[in-house]
Amino acid sequence: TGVPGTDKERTFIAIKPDGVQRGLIAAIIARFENKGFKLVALKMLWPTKEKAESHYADLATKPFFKGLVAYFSSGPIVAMVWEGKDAIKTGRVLLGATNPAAAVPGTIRGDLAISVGRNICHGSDGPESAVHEIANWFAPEEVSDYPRSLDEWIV
Ligand code: FUP
Repeated sequence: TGVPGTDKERTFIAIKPDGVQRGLIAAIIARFENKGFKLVALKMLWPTKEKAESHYADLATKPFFKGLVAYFSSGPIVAMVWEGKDAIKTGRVLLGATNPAAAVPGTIRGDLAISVGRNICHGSDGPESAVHEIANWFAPEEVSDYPRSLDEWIV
């Protein structure tokens, strides 16, 4: 369970502070739920600067890092783990391009956001970052491995 490349691949998805403030929690969750992915962890939390920095550790040298960390820790987020076949890659398809200006309509950012600095959501970009990010935000016991009777109708 949770192993990348299997039907139970897991990805970390977050609704950023602007998504929460704008009242988009239900809309974003619905996209993942309707697609067929399984929600295996969910919580609202207000990220500390330190946790935001460890989440974005691979971007520490970027000029926008400081602003990005300030934005991510500016209010509560909704942190989630979604599970399913190709959850990492397909999850990013649902989110749309990082820059909402390039995100096509039909995607979350393409439909609901304008600026790269306020792009309302986050999704792991690969198997290593998924593992790192899930561990950064969730204790193992906060992630539920449960059967869903409709799994055979989706995969
Ligand atoms: P993503 O994997 O889609 O989150 O994209 P990146 O890791 O490249 O960027 C992480 C976050 O940095 C983005 F969600 C938005 C922010 N960012 C900027 O604010 N400015 C930029 O020029 C690029 C990214």
